[in-house]
Amino acid sequence: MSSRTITPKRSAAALAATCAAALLTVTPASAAPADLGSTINGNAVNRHLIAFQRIADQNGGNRASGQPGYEASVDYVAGKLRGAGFDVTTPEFTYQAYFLDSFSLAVAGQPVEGDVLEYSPATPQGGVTAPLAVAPVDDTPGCSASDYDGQDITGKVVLIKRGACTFGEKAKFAGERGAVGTIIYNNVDGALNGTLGDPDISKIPAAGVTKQVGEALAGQAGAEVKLDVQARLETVTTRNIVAQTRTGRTDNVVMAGAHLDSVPEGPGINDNGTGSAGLLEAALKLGGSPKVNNAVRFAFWGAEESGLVGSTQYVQGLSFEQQLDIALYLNFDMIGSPNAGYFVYDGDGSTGGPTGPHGSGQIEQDFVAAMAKQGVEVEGDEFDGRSDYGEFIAVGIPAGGLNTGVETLKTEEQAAKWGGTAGVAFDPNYHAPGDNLSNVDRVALERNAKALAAVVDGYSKSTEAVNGMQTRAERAQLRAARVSLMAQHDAPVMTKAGHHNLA
Ligand code: DTR
Ligand code: ZN
Ligand code: ZN
Repeated sequence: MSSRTITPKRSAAALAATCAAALLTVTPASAAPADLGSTINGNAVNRHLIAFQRIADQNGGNRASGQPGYEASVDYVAGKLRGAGFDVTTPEFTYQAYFLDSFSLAVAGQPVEGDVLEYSPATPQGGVTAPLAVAPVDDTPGCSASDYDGQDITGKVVLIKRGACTFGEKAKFAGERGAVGTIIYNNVDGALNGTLGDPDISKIPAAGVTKQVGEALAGQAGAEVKLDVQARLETVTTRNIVAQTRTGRTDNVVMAGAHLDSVPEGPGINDNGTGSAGLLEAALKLGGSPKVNNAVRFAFWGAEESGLVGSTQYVQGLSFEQQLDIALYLNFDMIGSPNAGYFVYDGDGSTGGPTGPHGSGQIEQDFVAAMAKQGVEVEGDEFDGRSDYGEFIAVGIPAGGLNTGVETLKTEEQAAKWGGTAGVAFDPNYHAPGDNLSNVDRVALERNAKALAAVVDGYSKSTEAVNGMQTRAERAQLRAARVSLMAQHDAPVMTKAGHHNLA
């Protein structure tokens, strides 16, 4: 997205208002209420982060769904929302989670560095031991069972290069031809870190290794492989939090969400204590019974880190009419990255990614404006499907939101614009134990939390620019404008005799 820094300019009206306020000793009763964004204080947001860090510290170092740290986070957030007078529910849901107990890989008696692919079936205790076979390396390596025509991979562990189809498909086709395991190697630098995508796709265990390791193994066909995966699938029961104002129309609801769970590896303070804390503080400042035209529904999602489970089940559990009652959805996932960037979801597809549902471009503009008001130039971030807006846009609900960057490295240009360090990830502690209270950019957090609150506030008053839904006041204003336009221009004016005065 091409955007530029917009220096906040003070309008003549704003200056006049300031001068008038300086002369007055009391605020006139007709003064507009302060916008929600300006009521957000960074220290209040940070206090929620401190709570999340303490909760993690007291519960095994994480706040992952299904773990006690998540339940304690739910109690904290839901308790605050109830205290502020919201209508709060904590709907439960279940899903199948993959737990790895141990993993090891060795070739020709030498340990090999690698990782299990998520949802890999377990091996028998003690692992599988079998000779290494190498799948042909072409444009679609291991992407069909016929790749193994003329090669007997029965009872072997097959080495396959990444690319052209999913890891799940590669493992499935090798299994169909009788392989007892597979090792998939990267086609770019770095760890493979993959998933089979589905617990049922592959019958054989699957490991991932780097490109370098894979290329070395490709010369070792016939060597003895020992692959040991001890893992299990377990049904996890967890919950979302859904809190709605008791005021405003319920057929044009403004919805805003953040995932409350962390990964099991750490306390999840940036990911996503920050989004949760910003959203919670905005809700508390708004209150459960504000003067709004549209109801506001805040969601704190569970099991985002297990595949966007809480938000997906929530949306899928609504009827078409209930989905229609949601005017738009705003998402906040990682809004205090320690080497922060400033990203707004690209609703109009101008960065080359997918276009969001109709109205998403307007949401993008509203966030751009809310950040520009604070002197911050943003970049568009394409809807890559990696956070909880995914199911909302899948059913056509316009969406938007903010984030401060994930594992991508900050460029020189971005460092020049935003500060921070070029060549370093926006969040170097992403999904790691170091994602703690010491590794948050609190300036970025406060700015994002203010923009979050300002945009929620604006839509609670009107979503007309997004979806055309008018409030009573807007309809009255439009009618009045039409009447005065008719009077001013050459509209047919009735004569006393009941005939209009036009030829
Ligand atoms: N869903 C995040 C990581 C993530 C990946 N892409 C984006 C884009 C915008 C926000 C977040 C993300 C996680 O929870 O791990
Ligand atoms: Zn995450
Ligand atoms: Zn996240």
